[in-house]
Formats: sequence, structure tokens, C-alpha cells
Amino acid sequence: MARQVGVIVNRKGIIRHVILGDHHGILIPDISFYRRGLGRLKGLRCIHTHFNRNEGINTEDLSDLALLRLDAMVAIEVKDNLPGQVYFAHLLPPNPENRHWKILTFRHPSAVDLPFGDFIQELETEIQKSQDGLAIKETEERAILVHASQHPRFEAERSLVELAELARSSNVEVLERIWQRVPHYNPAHLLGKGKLREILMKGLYLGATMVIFDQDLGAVQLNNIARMVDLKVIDRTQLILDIFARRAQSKEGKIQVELAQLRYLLPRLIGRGTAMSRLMGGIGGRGPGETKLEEDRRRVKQRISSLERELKGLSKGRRERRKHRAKEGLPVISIIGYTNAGKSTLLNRLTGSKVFAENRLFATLDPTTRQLDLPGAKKVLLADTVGFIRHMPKDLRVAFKATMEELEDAHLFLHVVDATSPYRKGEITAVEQILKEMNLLTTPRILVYNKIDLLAEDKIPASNPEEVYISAVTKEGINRLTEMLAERLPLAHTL
Ligand SMILES: Nc1nc2c(ncn2[C@@H]2O[C@H](COP(=O)(O)OP(=O)(O)OP(=O)(O)O)[C@@H](O)[C@H]2O)c(=O)[nH]1
Ligand SMILES: [Mg+2]
Repeated sequence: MARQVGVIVNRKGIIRHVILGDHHGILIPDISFYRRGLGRLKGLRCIHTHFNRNEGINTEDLSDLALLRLDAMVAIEVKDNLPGQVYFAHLLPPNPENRHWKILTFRHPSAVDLPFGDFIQELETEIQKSQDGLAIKETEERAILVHASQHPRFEAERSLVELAELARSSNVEVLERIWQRVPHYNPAHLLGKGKLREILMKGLYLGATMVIFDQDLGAVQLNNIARMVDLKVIDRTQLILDIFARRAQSKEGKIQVELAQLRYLLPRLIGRGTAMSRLMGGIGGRGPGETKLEEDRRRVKQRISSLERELKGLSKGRRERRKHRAKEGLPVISIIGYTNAGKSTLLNRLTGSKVFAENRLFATLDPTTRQLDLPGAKKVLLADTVGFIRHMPKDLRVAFKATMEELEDAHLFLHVVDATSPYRKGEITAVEQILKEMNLLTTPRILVYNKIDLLAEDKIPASNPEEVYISAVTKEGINRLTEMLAERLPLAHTL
């Protein structure tokens, strides 16, 4: 056929995949779902033919070996339809020379005198031994973060800092942040393949368990990158979805998060499916993977509609609660702002409640409303809300629509800003942008600069009537804030 052929073999010697390539190379199928523990090799080796006499094993083979953590990559030379030299490449445990792999050569397949089972066991033990020193716990995720854009440095950095905060809020340890300047995105891999390989290799050697991309990955990109490397690959949206999934407590919150996750997943299942069918196509039409995927897609769609129905039922209750509240005639003040600005802490400070507040992004997903007594025996309702963030994932915004719509009831917004954030300007703009999209810019609002206890005295700017400087922790400025509320509310309420 004048085409390369290859097989993927497991440790038992069972052939898991047969690959038919072209004259120049083979494409390794998606083996990302074969997972093994940390510090272990893949348990699969790739053996393939090649025609180029002088080449031996090429760089593509070696990077596949390293990125996929294969047991071995073996190339058998073919000439005049007969097998010739065998090149046997395997990874090395960390060593002083910093060599990643070793290549053995044999003059003919029959001359390979390597007891593979024992050999690979020993190698794996060596590799694991070297990682014991790092005291790695199997449950902990460690990630490298990758930001690819042509934004100026300041913006790229801000974005990476925030991504690291998101990772921390999801209990992921960040090993390294990588900023890659790209003139335009590669539709197949986001970055150029060579650069991407370099980054992924770095991740592996640092002992990462996952790569997190700051840019959202399309179905094809996600699929391609996940196939290239034996690491989990996720993007910013998935990370935020994960935090939401961990934090949601109420029934409604949980449904909303699951809906967002499924909506995110659905198009990506299709992406995986197309890649699968393309590969399977070569060796006999539709593989089992494709049928399974169609089934998965159907099940996901069913689950989405059932969740949507359930949510509708719940939002009816919410509407009634809203109506009831309106009838009571109490003005509503909503505390809004960028995530982690101190909204819940402020609610607690003003009303003496004990709502969960913590130094992590999206601590609040199930917002609370409390009654607040203002000077002059005025009663109001004070509502905490879910924090905002730049580039809020679309699926989440759709899913949390009902919760967000409660903001329409507010007579006044307290826009809480973390005064200590070096990026506070951008954070204010991000919040205002969301208000604008929701047609809520006309609702009166007070800008509340919080956490001033952490600021040096002279950094606190002179106040203007729309702004107030407070510390929800030390109570500084809180009296001024309640005065402002009492002054502003009668006006606001008649609006
Ligand atoms: N030093 C200081 N820390 C504060 C102040 N207000 C809030 N914090 C801290 O900031 C962190 C975030 O506070 P939260 O009240 O959870 O913030 P949030 O805006 O509700 O955050 P999300 O619900 O995650 O959007 C917590 O660790 C608080 O203790 C303040 O005035 N001074
Ligand atoms: Mg909160």
C-alpha cells in the first residue's frame, strides 16, 4: 500500500487500535480516556512502520511519546516490503543530564531481545520513585495556566491573575502561568502546534495534572489538544462552571449550574464525535464510539429539557415570592459587584446576619435577602447577589437568568468595589457593562469602595456624593453608608 501502519498495544499484548496512515505518517487516535495514576505511564505502546531510511524515529514520534506518556514508541523500517531496523524509544526517569528519552536500535524485529513486561515495570517504578519526593497527593489537581492573545501585557497579566484566583477557588494548585502572544488563533489548536507542544511538555515535567486555557476552546480545539497530551485540558468557562457546581446549595442553584454544564457540553460532544468518526472511518465505518456518542447526546438533550421544566416550576414560586414582596411595599436594595468585593460581608455587617463569606471567587451562589432597619424607623429589604466577572460564560448567564432578573425589583443598588484591587477600574466597568445589558443602568446606585482598612490613609480619594468609602470588617464608613441609604431611599422608592 505504500502507507504506514501502526498498532496501539496494551501491557497484556492486546491490540487496542489499528492505524492506517499515509506514506509519511500516522495519526494516533484519541487515547485520552485511558487513564492511569499519577507518575505512571500510559500502559500503551505504539508500534508503527516507516519508509524513510535515514530518519529513524522522528521528532513527532518523540513528542507523542512524551506528551501521551506512552510506554514506548517503536518504529520499524520497511524496505522492499521487508522489515529492517527497529527503533525503540522510551521515556527516562528524571536524570542529571535532563534527557527525556532514550532510543535503542535493533537490526531486525527478530533481534529485539527486550523482556518488555519486566522492562516497563522497572521503568515505571523508577519514575514513580523520583516523584515520591514531591509528596504528591493523588486527589490534588495541579495546573499550568495558559493565556494566548495579542492583548497588551497589562491585560494579559490581569487575566492570568484572575484565572489563578479562579483556580484557587476550585482548589487547584497553580504551578506556572504562561503567556503566549499570538497574532491570531489557530482554529485547530488555538496555538501553533510546535509552541503548544513545548508548553504541554513543560506542564508534564512540572508534574501538572491539568492545563487550563484562559481562552475558551471550541469543540475542535478542545478535542485536538486533549488528544495531544496525557493531561486534563479545560478552559476558563469549565473552571467557572466547576466552581459554581461546588458552591451551589439550593435546589434551584444546583439545577441552574447543571443546565449550564450540559449546555456547555453538548456542542463539544458533537465535536468529539466528528473527530472520532473521521478516525474510525479509515478502519471500517462507524466505530462503537460514534454510536455511544449519539446516545450520550440524546441523553444530554433529554436531561436539559427535564431540568428546564423543573426550573420553570421553581421560577413560578420565585415570581410569587417577588409579587408578595412587592405587595409588602418594602423598598429593595440589592448589593451587587464584582466577585469577592465583599458583598456578603457587607450584608452581614449591616444586618447582623451570618451569610457565608470567604476569600474565594463566587462564594455566594444562593443569595440571601434580609430585612434592614434604617435610621428613622425605615424598613428595607437588603439582598445579596451572585458576583459578576468579566466574560461571564454565556451558558451560565442563560441558566442564572431567573436569579438575575430579581435585580429588576431593586430600588437601589449598592455597587461594592474592592478598593484594594489593582484592577478595580476594569471591574467597575465590567459590572456596569452587565447592568447595561440588562437595561438596569437607570436604577440609582451608590458606589461603595470596600476594604479601605487595607489601604494606606492617603490613598483614599475625596468622596463625591455618589460614592462612599467603607470597611465591612472594621465598620469604618458604615454609618455614613446607612445615612446615605436613608437619604436616598424615599427618593428612589417613588421612582
Ligand atoms: N480586610 C477586609 N476584608 C474584607 C472586607 N470586606 C470583605 N472582606 C473579605 O473579602 C473576602 C470576600 O468577601 P465576601 O463577602 O465573601 O465577598 P463577596 O463579594 O460576597 O464575594 P462572592 O460572593 O464570592 O462574589 C472575604 O475574605 C472577606 O473577609 C473589608 O472591608 N476589609
Ligand atoms: Mg458573596
